[in-house]
Amino acid sequence: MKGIFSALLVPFDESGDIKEQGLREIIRQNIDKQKVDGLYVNGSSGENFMMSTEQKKEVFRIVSEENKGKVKLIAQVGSINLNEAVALGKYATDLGYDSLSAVTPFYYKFSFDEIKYYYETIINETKNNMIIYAIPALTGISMSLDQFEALFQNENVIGVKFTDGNFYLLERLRKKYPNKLIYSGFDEMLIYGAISGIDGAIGSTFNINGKRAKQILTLCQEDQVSKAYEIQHITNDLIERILDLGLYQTLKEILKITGIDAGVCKKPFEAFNFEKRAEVKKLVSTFNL
Ligand code: NAY
Repeated sequence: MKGIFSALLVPFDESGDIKEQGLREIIRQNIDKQKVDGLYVNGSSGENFMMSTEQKKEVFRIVSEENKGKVKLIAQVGSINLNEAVALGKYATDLGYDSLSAVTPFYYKFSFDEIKYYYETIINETKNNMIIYAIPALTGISMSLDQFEALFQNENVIGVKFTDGNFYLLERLRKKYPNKLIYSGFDEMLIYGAISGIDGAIGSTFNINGKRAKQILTLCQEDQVSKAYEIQHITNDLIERILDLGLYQTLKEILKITGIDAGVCKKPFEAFNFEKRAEVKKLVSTFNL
């Protein structure tokens, strides 16, 4: 369960339906071209929180079919509808997903006891492992070291997807829990996680730049930090432009330029600004994507 996991992009048509063939192409692109170690399915990058339950199940099923056991699969099932989270967790578990993951429940100001109950319920009902998905910038939930410790007491909580820039907290977690899996979640900060001893990383840009992410992680593991930094600089030149042009729209546009039917983002996400297509084409050639 270690290494580089793409937070899988999902292609939609103009009506918001999943483009099945395009999804299969994106899966193949990740496995065959980016050579990722695994796929993180139905995360933020998959526009999960904008999909119906049936669409989420469809994505889980297509990924499992297309993967054919090649790389590890993590199913993000988190939802503030706990019944939905449990149902998705059971569905993904039956499909053979290696672990579940769930975003901390958001929108309402849930207490920590409520958050703990949420994780315990998904674990107890599915009997699968769980990777906590912490993303305070989007959920507003910043858990303390003590709160992570309380969740980590459950042996089915095998790790955390740490999409946060709090590297002090990351270091404390790493030291105290050498056997839990820690994945960094911000691709532009991968190197800081990598020198702190993360086990892997989960990211949206790995769909198109997974090979460089792998190099950064591996070089840090081999104590070659200055070489890793060179690759992080190149990576961040790319990510900076992608963020300016619109994250998921631009990632899909890059895939389209490389011949993959990556569709569009689900509304109300804006459409890609077509006037910027020439610039994206240049990114594809400059960064050899
Ligand atoms: C997810 O669930 O898809 C993720 O959180 C993956 C991590 C990404 N976070 C978001 C919110 O998209 O890869 C990052 C992120 O896109 C990247 O670092 C650019 O900021």
